[in-house]
Amino acid sequence: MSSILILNGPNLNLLGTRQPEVYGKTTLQDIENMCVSHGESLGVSVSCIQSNHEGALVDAIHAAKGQHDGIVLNAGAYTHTSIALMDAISSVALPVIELHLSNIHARESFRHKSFIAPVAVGQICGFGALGYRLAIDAMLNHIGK
Ligand code: CA2
Repeated sequence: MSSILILNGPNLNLLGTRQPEVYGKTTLQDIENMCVSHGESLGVSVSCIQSNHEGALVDAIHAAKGQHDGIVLNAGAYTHTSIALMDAISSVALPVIELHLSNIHARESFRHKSFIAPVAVGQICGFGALGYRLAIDAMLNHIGK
């Protein structure tokens, strides 16, 4: 059975509690439950991790090697700053789909830069919580399972 890791970065544990006009009313727990049940319906195992710490996200990417077939990564604000996450993705050679709830290209200019995009298979942004489901479908299509 294929296995996908859903990896969420800083402040995404606050989803559904603040700034619903930007990030929606869905909680991270709702999103994770939806990802697991979408995976079950497709016969794929889905695991979820969230951390507010850059090093813990690097560790999770390293640990995914040999455990998962691909990673759906919402790196939050680290998207725009983290060479460490970019290097971690390059080092594990696992397919990564970059995911954002909001359309980062329609927001402040500092959100237009992504250190994840050059090492990702592709990017999904602007579709809110639905994006996670789209990313699982895209990952399964990408890995051919
Ligand atoms: O749109 C996305 O998914 C982002 O990755 C979210 C990040 C932001 O820094 C990126 O530019 C785009 C911020 C996540 C903060 O999440 C919150 C959720 C609820 C309340 C406050 C923050």
